[in-house]
Amino acid sequence: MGSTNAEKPLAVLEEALKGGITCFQLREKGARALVGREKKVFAESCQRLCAQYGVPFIVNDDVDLAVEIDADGVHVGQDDAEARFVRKRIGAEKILGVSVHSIEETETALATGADYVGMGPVYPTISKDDAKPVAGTAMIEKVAKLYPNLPIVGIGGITAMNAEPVIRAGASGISVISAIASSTNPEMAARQLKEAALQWSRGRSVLR
Ligand code: 3NM
Repeated sequence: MGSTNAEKPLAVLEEALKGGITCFQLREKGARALVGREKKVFAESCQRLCAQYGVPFIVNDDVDLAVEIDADGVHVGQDDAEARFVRKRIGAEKILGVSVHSIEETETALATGADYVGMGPVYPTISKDDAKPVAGTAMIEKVAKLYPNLPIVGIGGITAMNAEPVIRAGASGISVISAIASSTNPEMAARQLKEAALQWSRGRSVLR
């Protein structure tokens, strides 16, 4: 999200919120990413919008920013700040999400206080330069069986059309960028994604 387009992401976010997204994660990365004060101002705008809709606002990786603006939580990958350190900084009440790709990483994430894990990329993605090889849903299924109470969020190339295997594998939710941000109608896209997730969960508890 570059600074020249700072208004558009907020409009997309508001549409996504209207469409019923249940969580928002600010992931400001890449060559044209906002930094410093501009990033903080943009983050606070996103945070205000999320608060209006009662939706948790989570910051990816930038623990300092999350603490500074009192975000609802932080999400870290395996290469980002260590989850143990992050939990200590944000305290017990905040949401901590960790990206995992194996049982071992899941165990570590749980031991360090993760509230949910992100798993991907399920399908090919163009939204993450350093994405790992496509993983499908096999590992989601394994982790869901081993840890039935741990919320798992699938990520990577997910759309309303291909969400079914992700939820059926045991994911509690789906996380997307393109399916909403590249849609000509982000509100409808969000609504369709949510309907798909709920449809395939068959009464299982999913993130609402
Ligand atoms: N993390 P899209 S894949 C941010 O595998 C991110 O951990 C991934 O975007 C992971 O919905 C990904 O456009 C990009 O594919 C998701």
